[in-house]
Amino acid sequence: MVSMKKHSEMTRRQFVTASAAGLALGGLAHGAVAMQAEAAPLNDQPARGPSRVIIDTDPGVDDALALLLAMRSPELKIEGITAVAGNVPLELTLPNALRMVEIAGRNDIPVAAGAKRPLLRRLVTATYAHGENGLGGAVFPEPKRTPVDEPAAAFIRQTVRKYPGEITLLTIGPLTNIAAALSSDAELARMVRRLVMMGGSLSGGNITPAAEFNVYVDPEAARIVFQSGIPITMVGLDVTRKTSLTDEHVRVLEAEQNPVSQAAAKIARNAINHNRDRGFLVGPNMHDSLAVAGFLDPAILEFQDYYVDVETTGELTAGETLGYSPTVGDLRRRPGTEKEAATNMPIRGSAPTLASTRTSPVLRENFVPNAKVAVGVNSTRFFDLLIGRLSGKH
Ligand SMILES: [Ca+2]
Repeated sequence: MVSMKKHSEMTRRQFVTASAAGLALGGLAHGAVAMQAEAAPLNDQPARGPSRVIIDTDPGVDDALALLLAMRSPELKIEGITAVAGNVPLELTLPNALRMVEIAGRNDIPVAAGAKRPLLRRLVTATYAHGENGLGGAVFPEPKRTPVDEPAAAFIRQTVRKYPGEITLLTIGPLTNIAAALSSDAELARMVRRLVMMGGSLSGGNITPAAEFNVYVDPEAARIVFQSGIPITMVGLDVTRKTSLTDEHVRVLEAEQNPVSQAAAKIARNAINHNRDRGFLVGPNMHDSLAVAGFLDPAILEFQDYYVDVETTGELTAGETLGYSPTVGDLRRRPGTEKEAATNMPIRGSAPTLASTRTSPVLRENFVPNAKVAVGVNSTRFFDLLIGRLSGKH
């Protein structure tokens, strides 16, 4: 792993490359980061006042609306926004993040440039869904603001260390920046209050039948995050695909004459048209803003505890998120026997091949949840919050 001192002398490129190499050599499941689950957590302290958050993002149509929602929400103290490559390359996600900060008039929020590519893979983008500029073709002026000097991973590390036990990471893109930060500092995971992600799915993917886009782009990074010991809230396709933006929502935004509502309307209008042109009957889904909204108002989502891990070696399935639980599906037990079921449930990997001398890997001896996975959504309540805040009506 890369030491902190060494890190400060490295460029972002060198750092990400070194982290990825270290992870590959160390074995993802058994690296220093995975061990942090055993350390005393600082993340069970009661919250006081607005929640300190860092938003990691790849804008992205629904990222843009999620950022505007977050910046209009007094419940959040946004310590920084970090951009990552994903929906479109970093050369676009970074200026798009800066544009949203300017539109919201929130020049107090620092923006940091993050990873240009996933830890170990070539970047796959989603211009098919977000247009060539990442904002569904909605055009805004070049931003005047510039990012801070620190690369995103260093910014995340410094900020979490500045407020140990207080920072919630709101991640609405591939998890490359977060994994790089965790890999640079073995103590960091236990200082993070919680990580709320838009990502993953327990009910099939969107970019492949198995994988949701954010996890697909950087499955190794996602695996580091899920195994980090940070309490995770996973808001995945299981709920986000139940949220469809409508013409009526956009009309409400168009009617309000303030910069955030007008910008949101422009992005949303383009996204709806783009979706319709491609023949879709519903949508677009508001993936990222649902994760932010669910953090603002937990009553929007319904959760179930799972142990979530990420497929990283599948030829067809890399980026699939697997949710283990002794209390769902055929594994459900009579009331009163759940505890025994959890104790007797090893978390298994795939069966060994004939050529292998290994036995079937047991990732954990018994069931311990690492994530609260959103399994139900009150879509009306969500859109009331989203459109209400973006329009400035409430
Ligand atoms: Ca995103």
